[in-house]
Amino acid sequence: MKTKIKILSSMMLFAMLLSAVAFGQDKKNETIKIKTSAVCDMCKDRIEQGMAFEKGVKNVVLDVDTKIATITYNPSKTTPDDLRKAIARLGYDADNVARDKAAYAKLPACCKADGAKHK
Ligand SMILES: [Cu+2]
Repeated sequence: MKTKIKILSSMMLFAMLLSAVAFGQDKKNETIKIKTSAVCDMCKDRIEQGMAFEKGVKNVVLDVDTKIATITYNPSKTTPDDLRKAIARLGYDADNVARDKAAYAKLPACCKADGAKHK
């Protein structure tokens, strides 16, 4: 009888813990994939480091092959559109948001080398 209660209460505790974790993650972080115009590892570094300073951004990983930036962010502090605009400010296209021309002009030559492929 006692063990039954023990098991039951530990199960309840576990369920509570689990829902707290799930709820916390739902509430705090979301992940978005944004297609960028990055072409090389320098682009990767620039986007990852530049975006790391953006408000609400938790983590940024850019895959150079697919040009997709996977960003984990806090939806109460930023929005997918703000994230795209922030990438554009670094000089790269982000989904349907066109890159900032002045920022793009400052990029190293290698990052502009195959500009034709950017689109
Ligand atoms: Cu580059």
